[in-house]
This record gives sequence, C-alpha cells and structure tokens, in this order.
Amino acid sequence: MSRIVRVPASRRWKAGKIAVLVVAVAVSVTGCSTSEVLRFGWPVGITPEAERMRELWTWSVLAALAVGVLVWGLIFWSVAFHRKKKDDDELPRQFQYNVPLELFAVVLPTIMVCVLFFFTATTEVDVLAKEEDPDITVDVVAFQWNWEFRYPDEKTPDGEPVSTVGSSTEIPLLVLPTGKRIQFNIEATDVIHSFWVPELLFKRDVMPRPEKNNQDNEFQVTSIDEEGAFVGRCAELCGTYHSVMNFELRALSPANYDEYMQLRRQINSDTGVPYTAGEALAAMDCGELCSPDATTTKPFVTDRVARSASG
Ligand SMILES: [Cu+2]
Repeated sequence: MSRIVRVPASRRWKAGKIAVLVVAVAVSVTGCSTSEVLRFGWPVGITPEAERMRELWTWSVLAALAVGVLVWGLIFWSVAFHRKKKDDDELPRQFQYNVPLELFAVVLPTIMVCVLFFFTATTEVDVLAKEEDPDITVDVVAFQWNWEFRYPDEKTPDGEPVSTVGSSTEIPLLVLPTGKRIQFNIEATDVIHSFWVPELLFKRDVMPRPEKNNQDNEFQVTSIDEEGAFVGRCAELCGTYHSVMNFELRALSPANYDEYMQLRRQINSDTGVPYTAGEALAAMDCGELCSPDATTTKPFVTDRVARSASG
C-alpha cells in the first residue's frame, strides 16, 4: 500500500505564502485592470455583437481555467503526496474497472462539451442575425491588394454609387455612422481575402463569386457604439502584398456622417469630380476624427523602388 506522506505544517505554511506571493506579483506586474484581465487579451469591442462574443470568450476561458486548476491540483497532489518510496514494494491502490468512476469520466466531459456547444451556438445565432431593412448598406470589394467600399443607396451626380477605393497614396476609408444598423455585402474580384476589423471581434472570408462558393456574403452589425478610427486588415494570405492590405473604419456621429455623405454626393468645385473620402473629411469641421491624416495605418505603396529605398 502507498503511504501518505505527512508534510510538516510549517513547510505547508511557507509553501502557501510563496504561492500567494507568486500570484500577487504575477497579477500586479501585468498592470491590467479588471476589465482587461476579463477580456483575456481581446481588444475592446465596439458593437453589441462584439460584446456578446467577448462574454462567451470570458466565460469559456473561466470554465477552461476552472477545469485546469482542478486537473493541475490533482496532478500536483498526486506528485506531492503519492510518491513512490524506497520501501514501497506494493502497487498503489488500483482503480481500473471502477464503473462509477469511468461513468463520471465520460458523463462529466460530455456535459461540459454540451454546455459549451449550447452557448457557442446561441451566441452565433445572435451575432449572425439579420434584419430586413438595415439603415446603411455598404458593399465591400476586396482585390489584390486593396479595398473598395461602395454605398449603393448613395449616388453621385453622374448616377454612380458613392465609392471609396484605396490607392498608393490614400488608405481606403470605410466611413460609417454610429448607432445605426449596418449591412456589409462582401465580395472579392480575384482570390480569397478576409474582412477583419479587430474591434468588431469578427472577421469573414471574402470570396470571389460567393454564391458559387456557397457562402453567405452578407452580415450586419446592430450598431457601432463608439466614434473613432479603427484599423481594418485582410486576414487571409492573398499574395505578395497581403500584409499591407489595410483599410480604416472611421466611425462618425450620425450628424457628421450625414454631412460627409452629403459632400460625397456633390461635385468638388476644385477638382470638377465628386468629393473623395479624404476631400470630404478635410472639408468638414469635426476635429481629429475628420482629419484625413488621423489614420491608424499607412497607404499601400506599390512602387517597389520606393519601398526598398524607404526600407
Ligand atoms: Cu487579401
């Protein structure tokens, strides 16, 4: 029979103090607030859908940590108190063919998987819910290696939809209002890309010919709850310049967005063509957020000589 080794109380007390100290130092040196700790590394979401997914993530990690602490505790308990001693020549007590224990080891993980599945599925249904009449619709066109954002309900004087295309000198700005339901229709013209704004906590592959690829290329957000400039990226390796295929989501108040869109529908008297996104923002007076320079990312320079010269 295995013997249970008694650890002196003074040593246990010392080990307990060291463990508490290690945890206290680990928590304090991270410099994280409670809300940051509970996000477990995720960015702050800016839509109700993002918050819903963040809650699922937090509870999933807490559940995983609870199981981890139990398993680690059992491992260390076995290691510490059931070590083989020199004078131990008998096998420790055996548990194979213990039906209640084996049932427990099968049923409990099955219940845990079912619970995780239930919350994942219900969150997915909520996040992917769509309504018939979104306030704003935007067509997102991805191509090697930039983005075009088209507003099919907004027309320029020549009858074309208002559109923003990224270039070597201008980062494509996806300007949207806060507090409105927005529908994104995504499509690629060449290879598979992926639409990703980290603060939406959501990304979706952008497929060429989505109907032939059996993909739902439409999704909605209930609202963007925060004004700001948020970098967006292609999240699917799509060729040589994939890493610089960035854009920017500029979330404006509804009043500022209306002013912006009014300008986009007009001809810029200086250029004789409709306002670009940058020109429209520059013509507005709404502080930092309307500055075309307030970007969180850089335009994609296609000139290889310039790229190598600038390092
Ligand atoms: Cu791409």
